[in-house]
Amino acid sequence: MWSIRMRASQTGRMAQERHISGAEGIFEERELPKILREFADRALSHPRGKPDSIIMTLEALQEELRRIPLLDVETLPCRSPAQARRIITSTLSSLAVSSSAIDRGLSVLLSPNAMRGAALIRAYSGRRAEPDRERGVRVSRFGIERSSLRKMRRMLSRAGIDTITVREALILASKVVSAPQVIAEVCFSDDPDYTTGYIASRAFGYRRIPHVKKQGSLRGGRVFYIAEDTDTESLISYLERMPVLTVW
Ligand code: WAQ
Ligand code: MG
Repeated sequence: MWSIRMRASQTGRMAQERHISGAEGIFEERELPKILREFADRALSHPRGKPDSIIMTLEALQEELRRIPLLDVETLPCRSPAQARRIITSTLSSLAVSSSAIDRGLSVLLSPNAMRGAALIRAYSGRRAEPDRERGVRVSRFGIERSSLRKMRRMLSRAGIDTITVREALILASKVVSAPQVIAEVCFSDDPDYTTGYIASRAFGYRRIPHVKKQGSLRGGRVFYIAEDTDTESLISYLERMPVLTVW
């Protein structure tokens, strides 16, 4: 199996690099040409803008893949960003995330400069825990077992949501909350035309939330709320490096 990662950005000349899009997954060798093409097409026709740098990383995986479960999926009724904020706040409070940690996370998601990766926030103090705050933690090396993918696509298709965006987010979130140190993940897409976000946790599964932000907004991001005493080095190594395959 191969891990493929793509990141596209506008490097400009002197200005700060601007993140356009990224993608990753674990694939079989014979799928590589197709995936490279898909990732290149996606980078080149992205609604956040035209990249001047696209970096692809392909690595053969030697190690055994760890198997993890797929999260249950549900779409909550939500009509506005204000209502989304209330849903997120009450869900996180019920998971014992403090109100200062909740607010810190929401400000990351609504910040004008989207990060390339996710912010780590300690659930009690609200302290940021990732070593590089501009980049964040980039979750990688996750895939889904072939027959589980078929089954998952049938389930999503019955709900009318079998899109690449939902599939990738669901598999990513399944890896993120498979780490015992992670209490919950909250995600808002940074794509201007994608306004459905989600909150994922082992406790409640993958809960989609429509209208988390206004149409046209370039804001977005991911926040992982982590147990207060988490050793971030081992968590980050799991999220970035440990190859996992979702099975359902
Ligand atoms: N690891 C960590 N953070 C990431 C990763 C990753 N692999 N990929 C993206 N992010 C962060 C980064 O800060 C982006 O700015 C932000 O997430 C949003 O990424 O069920 O499309 O790829 O309909 O724009 C949610 C689907 C879609 C909801 C999320 O995110 C649904 C989406 P995007
Ligand atoms: Mg995006």
